Amino acid sequence: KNCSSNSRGALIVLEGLDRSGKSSQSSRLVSYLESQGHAVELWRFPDRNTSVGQMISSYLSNKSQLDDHTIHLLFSANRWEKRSVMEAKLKAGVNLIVDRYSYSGVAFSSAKGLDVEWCKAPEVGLLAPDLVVYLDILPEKASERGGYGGERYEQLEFQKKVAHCYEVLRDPSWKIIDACQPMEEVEKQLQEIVWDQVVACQKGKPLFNLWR
Ligand code: NYM
Ligand code: MG
Repeated sequence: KNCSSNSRGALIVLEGLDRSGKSSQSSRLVSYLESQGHAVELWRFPDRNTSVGQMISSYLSNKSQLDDHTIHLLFSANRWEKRSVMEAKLKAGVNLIVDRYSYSGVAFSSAKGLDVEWCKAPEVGLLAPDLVVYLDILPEKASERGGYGGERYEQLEFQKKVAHCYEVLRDPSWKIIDACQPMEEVEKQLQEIVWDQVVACQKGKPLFNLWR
């Protein structure tokens, strides 16, 4: 049996509060992996380009109102509509760096008071990340970073609740990086953590589904 036949890309997810630095760090990480000769793509959820994504975007910018359960399921649907492409990319050897995933889905909705198990249910069967990196920052510190963009959820009191919900979700496999360090330091730590997973997946680490 040819061992390299199960070689694949790694599914790496970055999570954290708004203004924790996920977007900057994801693109820096992609540049780094590219420079090392790896096939890699930067993804983000919500993906605002699809029609579901446009509904989400309009909700986030307060142009529409939706029931909390409804918007939760739209966020989930937005991941489901990308699942098969995601799987194909990974199997073709492309590493995916994903800015937010199911954990954002559960943390933000349960912060509104929705039941955690109810929130997790529609995520079951999506691809499980090989690695979840949490960019850890106090809500107060995040809110000092040049202010929020004015979207729904970008308020200190709500972000405190989200931080708590992330703590409930967090499991021992998550890698936590102190996001208050200088950008270059966060970048370096991220590179080291991700490297091992990229190598493990190249060697054929199996791909699992959420939510185990
Ligand atoms: N968000 C993101 C959710 O509430 N549920 C989800 O499933 C996802 C992926 O959308 N405040 C929230 C978190 C953010 C907001 O994300 C927009 P971003 O990364 O700021 O574009
Ligand atoms: Mg944001």
